[in-house]
Amino acid sequence: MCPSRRADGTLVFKLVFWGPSMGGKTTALAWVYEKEGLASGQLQSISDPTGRTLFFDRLVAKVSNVVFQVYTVAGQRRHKFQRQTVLKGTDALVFFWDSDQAQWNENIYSLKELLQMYGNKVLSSDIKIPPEVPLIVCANKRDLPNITGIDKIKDVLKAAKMPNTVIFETVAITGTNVKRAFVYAARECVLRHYQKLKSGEQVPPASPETEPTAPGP
Ligand SMILES: Nc1nc2c(ncn2[C@@H]2O[C@H](COP(=O)(O)OP(=O)(O)OP(=O)(O)O)[C@@H](O)[C@H]2O)c(=O)[nH]1
Ligand SMILES: [Mg+2]
Repeated sequence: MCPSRRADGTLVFKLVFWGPSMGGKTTALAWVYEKEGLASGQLQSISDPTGRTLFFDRLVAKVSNVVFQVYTVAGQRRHKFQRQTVLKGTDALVFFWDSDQAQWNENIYSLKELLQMYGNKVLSSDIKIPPEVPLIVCANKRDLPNITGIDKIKDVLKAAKMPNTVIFETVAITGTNVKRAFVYAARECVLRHYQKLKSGEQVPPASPETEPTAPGP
């Protein structure tokens, strides 16, 4: 939407990994943290003993010297309020589609929810103008035996009026294509910001860097 600004003037973009529970968001972020050398600082995780995210994971990462706060949302349906909180002010989204065929309905539920909460940002009314917030898809778990075909995912994106969405086929447990997808989303995020500035679109001044506050009881 609009990056925040640190006291030293550095712009900080916010990138969010969205998608159903078990889709691989935390696994992918942990891969970026542990294996790709892009992280600056620790990986913060608020999760339950079984590894399900309760609120978010958060990591500060640098891509070509640009700083990103990267969050994952808690995918379980009951954590809607937490997702809404994390989504605020997002500059770019990576949707983790669980390719396991059995998870089809969960993917659809999650995409619909995102469009309800953020549809005005990730959809464009005019095909010639890119949406305010770029979104890419990671079709994750491509190593599993019974996976949804990429064409079926494309059909869903077309029906959702996002026909040009870029899809990466990922395996988060082995890191396959995770960095490529991440760097692509990060670049889209920065590119979109400068496009907005160049075209004179209303870009509110960058606000101070913030973190989501924990939901109340
Ligand atoms: N086979 C396979 N398993 C994966 C892959 N990515 C993640 N997993 C597994 O899927 C399970 C769920 O992964 P998480 O990363 O915790 O999923 P999540 O999207 O963060 O889930 P929530 O925190 O509930 O939203 C874990 O057991 C992972 O090891 C993958 O690409 N292939
Ligand atoms: Mg998680």
